[in-house]
Amino acid sequence: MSYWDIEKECMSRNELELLQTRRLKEAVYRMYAFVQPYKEKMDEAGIKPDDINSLADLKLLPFTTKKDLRDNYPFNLFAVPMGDVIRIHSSSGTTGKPTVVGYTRKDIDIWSELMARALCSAGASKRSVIQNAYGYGLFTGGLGVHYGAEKLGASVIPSSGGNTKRQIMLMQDFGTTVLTCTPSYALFMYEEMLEMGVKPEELQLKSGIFGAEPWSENMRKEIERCLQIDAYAIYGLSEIIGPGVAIECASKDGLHIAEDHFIVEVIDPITEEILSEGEQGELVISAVTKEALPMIRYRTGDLTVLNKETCACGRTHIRMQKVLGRSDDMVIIRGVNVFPSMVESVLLQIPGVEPHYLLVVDRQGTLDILEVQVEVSELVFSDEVRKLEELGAHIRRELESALGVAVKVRLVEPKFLERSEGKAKRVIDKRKL
Ligand code: DLL
Repeated sequence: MSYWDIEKECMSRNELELLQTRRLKEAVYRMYAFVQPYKEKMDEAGIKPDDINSLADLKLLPFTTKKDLRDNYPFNLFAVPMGDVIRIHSSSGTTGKPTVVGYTRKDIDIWSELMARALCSAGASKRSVIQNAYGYGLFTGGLGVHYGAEKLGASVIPSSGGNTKRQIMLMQDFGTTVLTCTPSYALFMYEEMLEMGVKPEELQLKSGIFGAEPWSENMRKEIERCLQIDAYAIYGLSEIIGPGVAIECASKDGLHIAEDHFIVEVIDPITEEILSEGEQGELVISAVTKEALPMIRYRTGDLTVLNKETCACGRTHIRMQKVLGRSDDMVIIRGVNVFPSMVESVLLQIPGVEPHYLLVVDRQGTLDILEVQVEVSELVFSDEVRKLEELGAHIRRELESALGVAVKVRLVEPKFLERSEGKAKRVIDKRKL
């Protein structure tokens, strides 16, 4: 077992909570003094920094949401003068203004440290050759992983997303041992390998560190089988820092949240009531050591379950279950909540089905219609029509029993659905167009 910083990663819960309390208090003072919009929220709630004396007092503080970031676009939530900001990242912002995040030099140092810790927890070391195919640019994936990999002392190949044939050539020629990208892009690379006649077992690739989008356990198995690697999940979001908020260890039984920097809660997304350990709800994170953009009680929109038990790896930091979806990706079909990852999980257990799918939601009259488009393998596709129909009906039955809602299944030919080099698009909701 290797750790990047055993003292921090394995500190006793008692010690950790003392550290968190101190850091929370400091963050609240800084926010109250330097972030006018948050001060106003605190004033409205009748809370002063002196009221926050323990972790239990966290619940007194107002939440922060994506809307707060948008309303204060671009820099109004920054707690430092622009002269101290050395990096700015931003979300793609498909609807409305993008969210903008800033970092001081110390923030970048902490982020790099946390990313080095994350890579190490997923088995990477200074001997690794890390091909970083997360997009470089405003997205936090590319540069976030890059700085961490350098800090770790690994050899980084900053390949960024795209140009898939070249990615594979680099993997072959530079002896890549660790691949970092979205899980959907990893599968796309595999398809390209097959087309180029490259056999994954002839590569040096040992592991992959995948995140930035939801992926099911069955998708993990599929990627591990196809690429013949160990696949680890990494979680993060730009508003909190970027990748490196949480990472799996060798046990692959939940992602350890870097609790020395992030204080987490899980709430009921509707009532905002704080839930107990083990209950599923929305993850809320306070980023208490960030200088440029400290965050108190940020509502991530991501649904998960927390687990405080000490892990077999010895790390004491709380584990979050792999995020199976965020409230925005959830589609409500006739009152039933459906996450793309639930569909994925069912599909990948059916032989002949490829790990490429799309949910298309439409409305006919007053009725919601969910169509699941599924790619089938070449072999299946060239089979008799009757067999295809049987497969379609089988998929429909499996989906309907897992989701509890009627589904239309459309089998499509291999490579029919658009491939992604970053975050995959899994849902088209025509009701919203
Ligand atoms: O996706 C940061 C990142 C980069 C994480 C590279 C991991 C690897 P954003 O673009 O701000 O930041 O998107 C954040 O992506 O709220 C989740 O909904 C989703 N997400 C991130 N990691 C995972 C994961 C980056 N492992 C949003 N599983 C988050 C499921 C994930 N969803």
